[in-house]
Order: sequence, then C-alpha cells, then structure tokens
Amino acid sequence: MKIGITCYPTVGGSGILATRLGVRLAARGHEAHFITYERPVAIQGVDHENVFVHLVNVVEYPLFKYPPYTIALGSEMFNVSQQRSLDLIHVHYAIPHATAALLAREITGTPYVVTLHGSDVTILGSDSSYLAVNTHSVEQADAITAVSNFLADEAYERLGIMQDITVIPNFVDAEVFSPPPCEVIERNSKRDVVVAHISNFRPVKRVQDIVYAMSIVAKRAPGARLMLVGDGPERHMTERLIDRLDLRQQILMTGFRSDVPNLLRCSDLVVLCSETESAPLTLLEGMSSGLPVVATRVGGIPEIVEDGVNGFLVPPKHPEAIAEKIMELNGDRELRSRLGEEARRTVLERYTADKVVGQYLEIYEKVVSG
Ligand code: GMT
Repeated sequence: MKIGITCYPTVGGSGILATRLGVRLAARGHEAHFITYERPVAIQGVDHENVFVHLVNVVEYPLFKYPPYTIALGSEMFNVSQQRSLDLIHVHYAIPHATAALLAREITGTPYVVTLHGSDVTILGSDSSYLAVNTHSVEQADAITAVSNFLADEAYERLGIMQDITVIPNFVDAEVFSPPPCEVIERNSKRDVVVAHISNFRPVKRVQDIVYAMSIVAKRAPGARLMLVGDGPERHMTERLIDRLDLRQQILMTGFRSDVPNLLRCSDLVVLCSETESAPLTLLEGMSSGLPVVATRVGGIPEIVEDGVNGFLVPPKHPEAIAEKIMELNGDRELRSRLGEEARRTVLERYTADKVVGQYLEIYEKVVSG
C-alpha cells in the first residue's frame, strides 16, 4: 500500500508515534510518504527505501500575518496523491491536518484516516475557535482512530462525533526500550532512587509538582535524585523553582536528549503528573524499560497503569501523594522489581509494534476496499 502520513515533525508524541508507524509500515513493504513541513526528527539520519519525505512549501508574502499552512499542506497532499498514486492519507493530530486532508480529498478522491491524539480533542479541538471546522473535518474522515478509550469518549462528547472511533493504543519499540544492564549506574545497588521525568515541559505536564514532591523526598531520602529530561515553555520557570527550593544537588535538568533509552535504564522509576493525558508515550517507554511508574489518575492513564500492579496512580495536583509513592518505592527494592517486571509484561502484551501496527493496517484495508 502507498500511505501518505502527516504529523507534526518536530514536537510531541503524536509525531513520534506517526514516525514509528511509518517506519514499521515501510519495513513491512508498504510505502510511507511523510507530508510535513520538516523531515520528522525521529527519522533524521535514517534512510529506508520505502520511506519518502515531501516537504510542504509555505510561501511567505507580505500580506500575510499568518501564512495559510492548511492550504499549502492540502496542496502538497494533492500533489503527492497524484504523483505517487497514494491509496490513502493518514493524519496524526486533527488540527489542521484533517482539514487539509478533507480539502485534498475533495480534489483527488484520496481517502483519509484521522488519528486523534490529545489536545486536538480535549483542549484546542473543542475550543470554539476551532470546534466547527475541526469536528467537520474529523467527522468526514473515511476512518477515525483514537489512542485511548478516554480520548474516543471525549471526541464523541466534546466534538460531537457521530461516526465510530476505533481505539488503537500507542506503541513502543520494546527492544530499544528494554531493561538494564545500565551502562552508568548499577540499578540494584543499595542507594536511594533515581527518578526520571521526560516531557515537553508544557503547562499540562505540571513539572513543578514533581519538583515540590522532590523537596519532600529530599528531606527523608537525601540521596534520591530526579532527572528532568526534555525542554519546553516551562523549563526556565522550573529551573527557578529548583533554585528557590535549593534542590540543585537533587535535581538534574538534562535538556533534550537523544539517548532516552539509556537514561531510563539508569533510572529506578518514572514520574508523570500531567493534569490530562490521553496515552503517554513516556509511561510506555519507562514501563518497557522495566520501570514502575508513578502517574496521575487522569485521562487515559488508568488504561495503562494498574494501581499497585505495574505502578501507582496518584491524584493530580498533589505533590505530597507523588512524594509518598516515591518514598514507598525508594524503601522497597523488591516492590520496585515486582512492579517493574509487571510493567514490562503489560507493554509486551499490549503495546509493542507487533501488536499495534496490524490494527492500523486493518483500518487501511477497510478504507481502501470501500
Ligand atoms: O495533544 C497534545 O497535547 C500533543 C500530543 C503530542 O503531539 O504530543 O500529545 C498527545 O498525543 C501523544 C501521542 O499519542 C500522547 O502520548 C499524549 O498523551 C497526548 N497528550 C495529551 O493528551 C495532553
């Protein structure tokens, strides 16, 4: 099959997921044609004979305050559909990709599949600035998928989608994100824990809650360390808070890193305290690495994390609760191993490429056969 794929190429889990999927489809002999404004980060430096990148050209013009990206994207979808005889276009993150795909289909007849990822439904998608056109563009798709049951329900409710939405979970490469040996620290040595948090530092992630939690942990387990990996709008504010709480010794801000699998192998647990989240990749990556997770009981997280089985769930906006769970794991190496093994098992059972890619192919086949 020849599949056009549109996503945000540089930021966010939706782009990472779309790229992972494209590479897996290519490995199975399909053609993956990325139609994006930049080469997706996750395939930079990787060449594959079935992966192609078509860059959207947004023409600057003095008249424009906001260059019309949706039209440029729709035009490139049209061009690629014609030149490469695409069977379908799969867009990840509805805004504005679904609208561009709808426009392109009007001209070429090329069907499109929309995968809903998160704020394209829960935050931006349901804002009145986007709602009407976003809902129409999603509703008109030849198939709609969502990355969690939570998100599908939100789309029915907030966007008023009437069409069936198929839930297909996110996935990780379980060979890349695998348990130790760690190259730097021996994970089971007798010491306080190393906690990892990986995100794009957007307000929704509430990174500062983890810093507050760490200030509580530091009093009881002075050897515990927190690694904050990533970059984004709240990074500087977070740094200032770390200084104010005098936690420079305990918290390391690494910035953006390309060696996340190894950082996870050198950690003892993963923390995520978002106020909403549809299906976080960072949890899957931590769990695949054999780590227990401490995460907020919001959105689609309880579909992945079973409290007390493969990690712990805590209420949102509650640093004391995060600290308490970190301390529980800090004091009990056996508990860490048990939850970590269960976490890895959860991923192998439900969230690997082998379990998930076929579910997308089934959707494509249905769409193409009409
Ligand atoms: O929706 C967003 O906020 C951005 C989006 C992204 O591109 O990273 O994140 C969403 O999609 C990811 C990939 O499916 C999920 O891992 C995230 O949970 C989800 N974010 C939210 O729901 C806030």
